[in-house]
Amino acid sequence: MTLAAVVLLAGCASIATDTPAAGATTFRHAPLVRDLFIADPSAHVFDGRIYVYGSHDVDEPARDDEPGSGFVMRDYRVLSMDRIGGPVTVHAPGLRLEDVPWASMQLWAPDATEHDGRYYLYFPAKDAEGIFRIGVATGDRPEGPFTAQPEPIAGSYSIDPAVFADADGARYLYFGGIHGGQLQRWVSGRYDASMGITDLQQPEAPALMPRVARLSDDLLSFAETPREVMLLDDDGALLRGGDLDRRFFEAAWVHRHDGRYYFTYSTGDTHTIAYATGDSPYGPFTYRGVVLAPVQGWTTHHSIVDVDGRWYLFYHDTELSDRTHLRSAKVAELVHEADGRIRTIDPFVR
Ligand code: FUB
Repeated sequence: MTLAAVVLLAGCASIATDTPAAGATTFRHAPLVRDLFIADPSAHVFDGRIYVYGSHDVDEPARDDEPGSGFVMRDYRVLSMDRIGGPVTVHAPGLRLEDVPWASMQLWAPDATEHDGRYYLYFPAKDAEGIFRIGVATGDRPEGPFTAQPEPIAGSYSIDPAVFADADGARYLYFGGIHGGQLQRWVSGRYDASMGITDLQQPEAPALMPRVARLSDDLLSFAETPREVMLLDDDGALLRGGDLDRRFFEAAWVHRHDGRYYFTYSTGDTHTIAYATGDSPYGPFTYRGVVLAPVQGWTTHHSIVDVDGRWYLFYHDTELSDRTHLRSAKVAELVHEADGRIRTIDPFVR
């Protein structure tokens, strides 16, 4: 396994070394598919079948030098399987860039939900001005095809939408990503390109926090202005910008287990999937630990899903390509300990 690669990163500076998995030996889990690259896997069970909504990574030149510009995805391909470990179906493209009226490039990490037999695909893309927005597309089948709304969700920005359906039926959209995900450009409430390509560079100040908004009943818009999801340390203080091992970078996800809400996310340049717990879908969430140790590849992204009473982590790595922008989705069993902690998953047998 070669661990050095010059890459265009999703979130960090445009060139870096791809070495988070140093010391690893054997990959613990196999790619779900081997003939195309699917990353950022968001898994759900719809009508008894497992569907995975991911980014469809391709090897094409970047169009600009913004961070993450090497991730040029142009369509979404849904995967499905009837059980974990079963044969995987790769569905025809469910949505193409050219069919999204407002989008100019970069169909990044999506997610989906179902309501009354309709399926809703939430996805980020850059608009004509190069600003990431979040769109929604609908269809009659979980794998699509999906028809995009003519405009992005009003008031949406940044990347990595993830939908959580609470027990009362309310749906919440979590989103945000720093660096290439542009969250730092929204600190004033308006897009400000002068905020540059990094985070706030204030290590002692509170970190940039992910966002959440409850969705409207038709699931096509925000029912409220997005608010910050507060991530705290054990003392109840906001995680700081310089706390690179714990602060939010991108890839939000929420699941509920035993009455607790788990907010899970990527720490980006420290390469873990971390978790924090709370009592409300809005948070605050207190940092608890690591769900997934660093994988091979710079980015890490995941989803957590209950399949017939057992929990699974879907994630990605670069096992098949050793190139940061060509990633493969994988799945691992996830264990909640009796005290509510999540047992850390090591993607390697060491
Ligand atoms: O796939 C493009 C970006 O890479 C995602 O939006 C991030 O979460 C990272 O996985």
